[in-house]
Amino acid sequence: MNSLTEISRNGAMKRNLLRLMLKAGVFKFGEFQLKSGQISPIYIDLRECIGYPKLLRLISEALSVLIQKSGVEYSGVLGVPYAALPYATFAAGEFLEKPLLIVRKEAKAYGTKKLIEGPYQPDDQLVIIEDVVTTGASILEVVGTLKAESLVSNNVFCILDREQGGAYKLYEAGVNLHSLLDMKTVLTFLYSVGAITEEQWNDIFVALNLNFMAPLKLSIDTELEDLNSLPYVDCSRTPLNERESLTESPLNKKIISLMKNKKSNLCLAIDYTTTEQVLQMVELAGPFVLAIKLHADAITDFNEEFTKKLVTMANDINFIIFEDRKFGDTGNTNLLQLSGAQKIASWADVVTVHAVQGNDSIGGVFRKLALDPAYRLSGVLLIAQLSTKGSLTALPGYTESAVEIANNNRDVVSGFIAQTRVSACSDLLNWTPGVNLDAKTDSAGQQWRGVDQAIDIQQNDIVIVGRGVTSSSEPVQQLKRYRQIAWDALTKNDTSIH
Ligand code: 5IU
Repeated sequence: MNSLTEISRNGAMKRNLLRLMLKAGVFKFGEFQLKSGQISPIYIDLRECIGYPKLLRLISEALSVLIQKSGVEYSGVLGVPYAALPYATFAAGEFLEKPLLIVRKEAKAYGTKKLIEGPYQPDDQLVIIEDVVTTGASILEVVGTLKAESLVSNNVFCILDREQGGAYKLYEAGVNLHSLLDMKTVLTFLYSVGAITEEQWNDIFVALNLNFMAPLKLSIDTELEDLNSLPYVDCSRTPLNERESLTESPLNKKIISLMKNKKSNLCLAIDYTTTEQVLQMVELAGPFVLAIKLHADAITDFNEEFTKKLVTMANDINFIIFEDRKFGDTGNTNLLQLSGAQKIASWADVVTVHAVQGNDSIGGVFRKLALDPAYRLSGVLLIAQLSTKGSLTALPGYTESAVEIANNNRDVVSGFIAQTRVSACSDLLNWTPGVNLDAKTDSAGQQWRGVDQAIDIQQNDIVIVGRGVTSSSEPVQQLKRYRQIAWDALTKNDTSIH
């Protein structure tokens, strides 16, 4: 498979990495003199990555996935000093659970005088982790040192192959190079997001002496198609009890306590258009769900009596009232809308808010109302990723910026609406729509996946299910089924629950 086919196949993970790298300042643009004497318009400085914990973790995980997928047999992971050591350490200890070995640049002048640190026996097979491979010369040096100790290492896994002949040199020496990224992947990404122009593309190919190819733009649609296969930002879910005590948001304390009491991480999306239909479904669903999600402006006979009944039921049966209004205006307009005709802030516990309006608007008005006991509203969920095809939330940096806003406003932001876990902070909750156990799509662009994908793989916490329940002829049976499957998936390794 060539690297570009791979971009579109396995692309979401790589693009996620590349986006974070772009944000971390890995790609520097200007005039840089290369070893060859040529001037390059780009300098790729992977060392910037270790300053960003999420990026460091993601790269280590991606390397681990690459190692696992390769099918190579090995008994230990060898990191090449210094730049690759953080990744090798993380990959070996956290994801692969294999011993870590380090090869010294010079033997110690005292003590053991060993060149290789870590446990090994003659004939052991090792995988080598390196950050960047340029000509392959330094890897061959390492392989030679290992050979002298009778260690076998025919496979090198690197973050970036600079495509300067390294892969071929290694191949000649019987060593396979597996790279997470190569120059064509990096440049295609940079060109697609507008970080480099066509002229820069051409200059870079000439300066680096790369095999020329025409600039290729990836479409955002391709990216969204791959959103569901985005891997894990954070693999280990913190036990619920710990999350409950960690969170600064009073709403999250209530949500987590409710989750534990009701053994439910299920939110029912009731998209009915009359108050009577909605209340009937709420009565059926109340005992099984953590939250009821509404679109109040889709209810044709919406009135105050309806919200009074809803609040009484929420207090009696214990569930969260979630109004999915997706506020996205100036702070002042948000305030007017929250307390306007529908008096949303007085009956909803939580509302959705678009991150697009920025930090101050979200931290200002929403905090003011959420912390005021005169209103029922006590938190917001930021839209970090929309599930619709072509959504602009997939643009570089959007989701990361939403996460930043949440980090700055932890007392009022309860978490996110997203497809995959977007923050490693365990006090923030990830709610995810687009879950259905029996269907994959509707006729209007919705993309559904199962609970195992949403909770196990994409590491969400709360599943939002709509028509999987509301269009069923046996909604109670479906509620029980979804609740059980989602709760089992969330808590299967949670020692604070079992
Ligand atoms: N919803 C989505 N996708 C999104 C967001 C919200 O489906 O990205 I943000 C809403 C729409 C509907 C519910 O109210 O979640 C899902 O219901 P269904 O399971 O019936 O598609």
